[in-house]
Amino acid sequence: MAEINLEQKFQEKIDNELRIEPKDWMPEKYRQTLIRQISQHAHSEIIGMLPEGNWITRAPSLRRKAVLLAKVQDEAGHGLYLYSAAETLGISRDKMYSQLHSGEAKYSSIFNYPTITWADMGAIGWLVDGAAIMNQVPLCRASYGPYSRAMVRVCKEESFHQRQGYEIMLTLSKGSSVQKKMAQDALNRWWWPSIMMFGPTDDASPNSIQSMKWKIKRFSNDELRQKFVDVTVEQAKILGLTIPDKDLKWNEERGHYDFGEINWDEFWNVVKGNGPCNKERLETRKKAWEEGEWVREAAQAHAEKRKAKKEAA
Ligand code: BYC
Repeated sequence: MAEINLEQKFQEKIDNELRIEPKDWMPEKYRQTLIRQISQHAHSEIIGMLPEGNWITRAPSLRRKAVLLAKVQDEAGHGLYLYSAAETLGISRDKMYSQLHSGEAKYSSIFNYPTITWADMGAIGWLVDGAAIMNQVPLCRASYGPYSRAMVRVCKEESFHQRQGYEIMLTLSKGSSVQKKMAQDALNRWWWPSIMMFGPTDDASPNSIQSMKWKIKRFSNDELRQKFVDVTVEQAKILGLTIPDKDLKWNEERGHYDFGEINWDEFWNVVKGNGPCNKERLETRKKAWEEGEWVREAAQAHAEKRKAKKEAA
């Protein structure tokens, strides 16, 4: 069948809300866009374990430690679902790892900021996971089957993560004046990076139009950012904390909050590898990869031995 016909049929399928599966014909650019987005998402989950992992040994109680540990383990699981989904598009896991380790592949800007106090665990859960949910719930309806199915599981766990963070913020903000100050300080430092997570504004987002046509993305970066701001401002009121934006104001006509100018120079600087923790994050990840070599080798040897045993039986 001529390529043009195949492409038409492919788009019709998408327009009719049918899922594309690994063995279906797909345009090469669709495949590449998915590999890019899914692998970056997987890398974000794995790198995203580092800022929180930093606090597991210092969690203020056994309960907090158990919950944080579970959350960080969930993130490893999310990375694995997503790497598996990307593999169905014909890229190997080793290739994805090498793209991450060489700095060729991106991961979310948000994980290049430091976690200075325990309140940062609250702010990350509340804001970062809150932003992740806003962005990821629509991905449960992404046109590529393995991705959309992986996202259903990811989102169920993300909602627990968001509540975990909000509960920490609630406890701190209703606590002593020092605790309240810590919560406000964490909000001050995480607010702007969190709203940057949604990516560049629509007019500066080169991939959005095509990704929306292919129903990989269902909402634009700015639409999701606005939804996040509208929901989160109300949550901050319950906490009694102040969003660090003097231009934040309810706009009756639009039915949304207006908010201040985002520092896009800061965003691009972080994306390009020059944020406060980019180098540290990548080095930690590479070290873990190198030190884990014997584990991978042992697992491989074990699998081969079992296979040989089965074949001999
Ligand atoms: N950081 O054309 P655009 C999580 C890049 S949550 C770094 O709008 P697209 C977690 C973008 O890749 C975080 N780079 O791109 C939460 C593109 O560059 P390339 C991960 C960014 O793909 C809690 C360029 O800027 N979530 O994992 O249409 C705990 C132009 O952008 C960022 C996901 O990955 C950024 N923030 O839209 C643990 C969700 N934003 O690739 C873990 C899935 C943009 O052309 N991904 N860039 O060189 C998406 O929904 C979309 O990929 C994005 C960007 C909305 C992020």
